[in-house]
Amino acid sequence: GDLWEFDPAPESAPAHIDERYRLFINGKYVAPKSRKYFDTISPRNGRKLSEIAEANEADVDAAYSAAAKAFPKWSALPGKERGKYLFRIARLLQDRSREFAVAETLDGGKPIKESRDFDLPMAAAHFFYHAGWADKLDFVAPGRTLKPLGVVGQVIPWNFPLLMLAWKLAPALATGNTVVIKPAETTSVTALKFASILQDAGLPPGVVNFVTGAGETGAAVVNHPTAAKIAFTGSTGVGKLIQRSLAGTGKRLTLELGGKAANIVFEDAPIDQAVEGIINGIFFNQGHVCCAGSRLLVQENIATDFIARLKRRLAVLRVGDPLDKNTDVGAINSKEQLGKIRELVDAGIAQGAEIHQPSCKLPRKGFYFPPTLFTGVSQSQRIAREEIFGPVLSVLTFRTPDEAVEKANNTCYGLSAGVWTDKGSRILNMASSLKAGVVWANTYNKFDPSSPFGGYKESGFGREGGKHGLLDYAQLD
Ligand code: TXE
Repeated sequence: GDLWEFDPAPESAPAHIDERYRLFINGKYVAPKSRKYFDTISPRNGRKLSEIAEANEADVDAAYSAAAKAFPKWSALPGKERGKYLFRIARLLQDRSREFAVAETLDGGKPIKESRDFDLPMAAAHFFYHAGWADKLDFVAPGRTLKPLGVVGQVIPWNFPLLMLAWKLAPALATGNTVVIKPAETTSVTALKFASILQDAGLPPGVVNFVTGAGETGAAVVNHPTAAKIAFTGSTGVGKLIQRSLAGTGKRLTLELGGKAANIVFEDAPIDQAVEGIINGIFFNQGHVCCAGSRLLVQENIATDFIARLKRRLAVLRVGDPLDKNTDVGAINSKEQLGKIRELVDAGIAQGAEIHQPSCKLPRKGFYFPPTLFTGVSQSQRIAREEIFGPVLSVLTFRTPDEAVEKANNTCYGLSAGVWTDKGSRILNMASSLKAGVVWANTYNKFDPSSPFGGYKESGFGREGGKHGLLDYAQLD
């Protein structure tokens, strides 16, 4: 009774999705030596969107050979020349941003207003920002020479496919490295479309190579002997596996893994702003965000009122077709991810937390999950400890600032946190006590290419963005 059907009509979308995408090696689209392709499904309606090449070890090897061959010339180019390519890439991405936004939404399920207003502009901004660094690397390390590392292997996740690609490629190229990159298996379309931008920008063949496939392809990228550095963003489990497999190889490694961020609301917080920030912190991109504010810590004396406000806000979130410009919460990226979210939500109920979901109509086809709020959550429950990576908020309470810090830090992760309060001194105290790479104050999910992003503890190491991000792609001479 609660279900409705919408017209999926993918053909009406101006996304120019090809029927099949091949690998991109040495400046050309090439058929995989494996001869295999796999289906990529649109989570919006559960239907096949396209076919993606599955790279095997021989394909990955060909990509590394091309990157190694391209390295001497590319790394020897004056920084100013490398910067020109990055500027060109950024502008071409802007020119095609509408097409890319629709493709990102069809392939990954995120609301079109997010792909259009966040992913695409931010991806272009990362190329512009790093284009500016390319001829100013002497400012990164005054008095020292900054040398590229060589061929870099990169493996990226499915939550921000194009933006993660930009975070990885832009600093690697600005500093003179060449790259073999593997997009996530559920979201490879925009990466392979992006390869055509590299062609249009005239980027020399082999400087960037795309190999697609699942974990096995990722492992081949990570373990290839040519790689001087591996940059990985994804699950903590796979991150640890990679760290173990690279032990003793001398390869550099940066890891950006999971999180279980606390968003902390004090009694003196600007309440309306805080409600919006908490909602945005957890429901942005369906909660498929490594820095999602998935634990709300609210001061006990305002908890009842604050939770009531959150519930009212939850009730007016628009959940559904991600191509609809009004949609706030789109589709869950894959059937597997939907299963993981359901499992953890069931565990929350079984372990005694109280669930609240607004009555909302979900599309019958595709992968959807309603915005979910858990109250009465205790720290030992799975929904307070594990990364759900979905639109699920766990609410806990605290009495004193010390208790807030203790609870916020009571996690194996340490990627980000949020603090909502009127007191400047409290913001500074909290920021220094919270073990998190990013602490936002009276805002959440704010990003800028100039700000380094990265974790403490099991959220990983290394930084992306800013001067610190550049340093992770270079060696000091
Ligand atoms: O991630 P995987 P999954 C978390 C989130 C989510 C969970 C599972 O909690 O529910 O991870 O997601 C490649 N060697 N995050 O299973 O498997 C894989 O092909 C090398 C948080 O999709 O880590 C993909 O390109 N590579 C995270 C990438 O790793 C391997 C974002 C990520 O996939 C590999 C994503 C291997 N052995 C998930 N196995 C964040 N920090 O934002 C897989 N891959």
